[in-house]
Amino acid sequence: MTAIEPITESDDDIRAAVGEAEVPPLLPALAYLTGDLSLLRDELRPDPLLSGLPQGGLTDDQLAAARALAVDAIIRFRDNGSRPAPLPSDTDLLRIMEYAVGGAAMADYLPLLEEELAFRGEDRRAPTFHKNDIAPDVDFTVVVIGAGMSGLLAGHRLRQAGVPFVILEKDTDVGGTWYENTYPGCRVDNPNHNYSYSFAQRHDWPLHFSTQDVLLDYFRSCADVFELRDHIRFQTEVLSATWSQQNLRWTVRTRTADGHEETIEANAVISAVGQLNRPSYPNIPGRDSFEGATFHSARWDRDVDLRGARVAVIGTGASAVQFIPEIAAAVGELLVFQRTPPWLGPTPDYHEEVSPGLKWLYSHVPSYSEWNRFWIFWKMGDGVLPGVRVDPDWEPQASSVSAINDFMRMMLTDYLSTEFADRPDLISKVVPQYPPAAKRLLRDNGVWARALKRDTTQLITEPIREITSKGVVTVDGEEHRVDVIIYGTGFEASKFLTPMRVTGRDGLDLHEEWNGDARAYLGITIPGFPNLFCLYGPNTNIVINGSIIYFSECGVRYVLGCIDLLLRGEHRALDVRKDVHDEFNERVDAENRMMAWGASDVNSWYKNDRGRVAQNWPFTLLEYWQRTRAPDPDDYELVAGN
Ligand code: N01
Repeated sequence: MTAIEPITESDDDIRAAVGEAEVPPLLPALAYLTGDLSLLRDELRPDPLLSGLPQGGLTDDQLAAARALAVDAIIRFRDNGSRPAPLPSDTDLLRIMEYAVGGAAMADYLPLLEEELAFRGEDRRAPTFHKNDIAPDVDFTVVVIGAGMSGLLAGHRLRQAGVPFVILEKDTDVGGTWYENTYPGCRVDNPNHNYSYSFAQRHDWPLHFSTQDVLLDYFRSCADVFELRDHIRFQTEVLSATWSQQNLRWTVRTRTADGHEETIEANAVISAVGQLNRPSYPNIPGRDSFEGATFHSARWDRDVDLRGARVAVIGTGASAVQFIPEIAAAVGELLVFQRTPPWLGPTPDYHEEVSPGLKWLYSHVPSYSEWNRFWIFWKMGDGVLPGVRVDPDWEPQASSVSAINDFMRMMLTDYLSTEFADRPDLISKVVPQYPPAAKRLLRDNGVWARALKRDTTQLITEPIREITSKGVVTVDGEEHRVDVIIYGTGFEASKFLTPMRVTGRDGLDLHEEWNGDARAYLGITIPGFPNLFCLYGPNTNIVINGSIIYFSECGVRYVLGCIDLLLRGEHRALDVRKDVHDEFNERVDAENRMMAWGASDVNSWYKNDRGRVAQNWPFTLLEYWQRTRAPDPDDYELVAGN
């Protein structure tokens, strides 16, 4: 979305900007841009084991040498009229990629990365068909449920493909989770160069990890730029969707904010309702008896004045770890009730603005922003996957699942020990005893320890027995009196597609079928529910912090592929084969058991009430991309239309 400008700055300006660069992706970007592969010096290549450290673990000497090379290359590029070299051959591109990731073999990734990086602005995931060209006379419409990140994406692709659609959104604006979560400190924990649509990149993100308002603006502007607003019905909640095998259509029942109910017919329904939007309130006895103010983090109540108040926070997950540091100084006393401590990944730039020099590089060195995206994609995605997989030969341990995972545990333990060095009484409470990545790894830049170490904060690990009219009682019988209780207790993540009622073929009820254990083929299609497509559906969540936008882009392409299939031939409905669906899920379950989050018995929202990991994708990002590039008609029962 932001254009690259020609370089007119002086050598000194360039030198100053490069001094602020994220160095590991810089030499690959310049090799790509200038065609000069001699920039890829072996001695300056990042070590894959250290890629999670600042500057990929490069030493000061390596950084200085890499910067000097980069400055010369940028000056030459400027003097040459800021004209990029011709695109590299596949062999050269592969070489640059393998260098960028510290030497891993990347041949399988080449086509994915060319697409994911959208170098030079092209959009390789756009639909390859237009309805007017392949089925101008076929009446085919789509209902998309939700105008969050995935729903906007689905709308954009349907619009590009000329397929008529409507997006139904219960809120008053777009943005989904970024619209609903407004708690103090709410921000993305995946760097924005990665957490953004591949085809709508910004080079000018103000922060490395954007706050909620910045992300909401991004999604709002995407809705405008993609010209989607006229397709969205706001304040319209979907109550039910019912399939007719006779008409091969869904009937979607909606209710508007003023209570008006209506039905809409469509050939296909795309659910883009997300996983993390129905607050989960803990089942603690007496919860309703509390007489003070109380609210959930996802329904932050700004009318409650926290200044000077005695405030209890229940939960220490991703949301609480973001808002507790924001409120700790203002409240009178803060009582943090922690059941399981989180692992924290040190992230010094977590709250930092992108420096002017770095911003300048992103907007003047073509492809640097994309190579940075690639660097993040790799080091926070498939690059770390081996570190969270169970090594069957690893001496069974509750606290780690392999030697690399144990190395991660030691590094993260060191971080916590340093942060709490002056409060040894807290160390045993804050250091987790479960393997890194068995729960979501959170980011920290020191604010967590500072909040917990305040004189006015108590970290309470005694389990909660009940809630009374005056406060929280722990199992030791102590009543902790408070004015306010804030629930940072997460979401009903495994109740996919609730509270909608979804009725498929032969009157099948989706929630009865799932019976609390949601499954889908590739997270997208469900046997007995033809032409129903889920985005961010079962087993498409990621634990190590890749970008969920990637999954949605893959999923939407697959759905558009299914629609293409239906429009081209005489078939108008597709229903995934049960054997294909079951076999896929068995593989997913087996692999999830081999991952830290499946092997460990620690609590997490990744597991449903039956203990099955219903949330997570256990394989590589590459595999999801490969499997969703296009639907295989053999996976489906296809039904001819009228
Ligand atoms: O929810 P959570 P969240 N008694 O389920 C505790 C995304 N997100 O809202 O760990 C006492 O992680 C529970 O304890 P335990 C992100 O994907 C992203 O924080 O189960 N405590 C835990 O501490 C994230 O993973 C961002 O033992 C109880 C907490 O409540 C997901 O949303 C920011 C309890 C719940 O933590 C959910 O995060 C925020 C009870 N009865 C959220 N019941 C980004 O940065 C629950 N708990 C992008």
